[in-house]
Amino acid sequence: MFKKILIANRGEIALRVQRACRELGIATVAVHSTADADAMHVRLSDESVCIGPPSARESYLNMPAILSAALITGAEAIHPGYGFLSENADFAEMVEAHNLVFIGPSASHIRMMGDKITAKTTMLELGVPLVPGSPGELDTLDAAYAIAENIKYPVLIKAAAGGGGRGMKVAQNRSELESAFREARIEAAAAFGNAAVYMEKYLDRPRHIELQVLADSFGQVVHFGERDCSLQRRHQKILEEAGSPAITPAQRDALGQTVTEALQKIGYRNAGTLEFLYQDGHFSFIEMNTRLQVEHPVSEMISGMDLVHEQIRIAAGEPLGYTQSDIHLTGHAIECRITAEDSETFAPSPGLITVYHPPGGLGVRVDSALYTGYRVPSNYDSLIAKLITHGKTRSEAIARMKRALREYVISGIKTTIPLHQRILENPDFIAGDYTIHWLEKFVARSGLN
Ligand code: MV4
Repeated sequence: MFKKILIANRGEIALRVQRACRELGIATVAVHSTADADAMHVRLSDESVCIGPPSARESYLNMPAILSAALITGAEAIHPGYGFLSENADFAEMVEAHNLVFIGPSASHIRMMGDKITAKTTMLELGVPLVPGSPGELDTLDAAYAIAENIKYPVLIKAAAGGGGRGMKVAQNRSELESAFREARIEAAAAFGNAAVYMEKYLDRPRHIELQVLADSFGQVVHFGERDCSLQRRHQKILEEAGSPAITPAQRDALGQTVTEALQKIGYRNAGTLEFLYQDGHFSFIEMNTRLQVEHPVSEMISGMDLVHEQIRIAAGEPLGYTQSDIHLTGHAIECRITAEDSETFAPSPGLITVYHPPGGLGVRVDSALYTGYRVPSNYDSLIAKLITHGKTRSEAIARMKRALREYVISGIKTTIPLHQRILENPDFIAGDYTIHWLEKFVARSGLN
């Protein structure tokens, strides 16, 4: 096992990884920008290194600075958290080139899944269900017309290097296809330096369901069931749950078996998440994320497993030591992402936290790096806390979330706690009856948007 790990991230996830290291008896190195000198992840780590100015490009994305920090402190491995360098194959390669361990998949698997066309082609060959679409890159408008006639309109043009919703264009009919194709290519080239696009049939009211997996270096692959991440606004997830209110245990087992067999065949290693759209009883793979995700705690709550602990053990070359039949998913978990934003307008609200009092009690988990007197900087993502509740049933998890949100005191800035309180009172939410479009309509109905 490693003796010292550098955590190349900030905020709640840096603390989350640090907690796992502490429990494993591993020393931690924090890195931080000048804006984060007083951050909780710096205060609680064994050592810390300032890696640059506030701008993420010059600090948390600064590969030479992070590698130097690891070499100077004698860290043996780097955990990238989520965002920043977590899905950067070049960084993973550089880490390994310096005889350090990247706590994540191989650079080649990161690269494979980073190209959405390669990811889909790979999954197709492995028998994972996909949305009907182009077999690979769409290189001409004529090819686009031919495929669209075959799969029927509406269709969606997506960027191969995209993901997370960037660079997508819908064509409702033949007359819209030319501009969708042309604009998608121009946007893809500008945003990603790669004009390659592909086509899918457009699903008009899907749920966004993702499957959490772990794989060791010896071909053992397990899954932890699904998360329903349909409640999102502008591609930012707001509230997630495990399991999905729409999925039966038989569907979960079947999808889990397909996916774990597929990842075993390609020799995937460490944590991963396969994203699916679910509509009319059918799952369609769209993308794979090769990192730990923000919402991983809901899977931990229903499985009782520490996924970061497992990521570190896998990276250290240990076998999982258990199989799918040892994983028991019990009860239901919900995560509310609390951001430093106005709960109606979503205007950013950074600033000084004057009072901080987190909730507690049975089945309540708070992943946050806030403290009284902390100043939320304006330079980074607005996520300040994840409130997670677990219950024997979904209704128990909801009741627990409502009472935990009432207990939570975050004064001095605006937060999205009131938004979560409104969602949790809504009959559609309570019934589990929602798609990826539900939250935006809910916000439009009830707020200033
Ligand atoms: C789709 C889709 C409908 N049909 N693909 C957006 C982000 C990227 N991960 C995939 N996305 C979508 N792909 C087909 N064939 C609708 C979306 C989509 C979406 C997906 C997941 C979560 C939120 C979303 C919001 C808008 C659109």
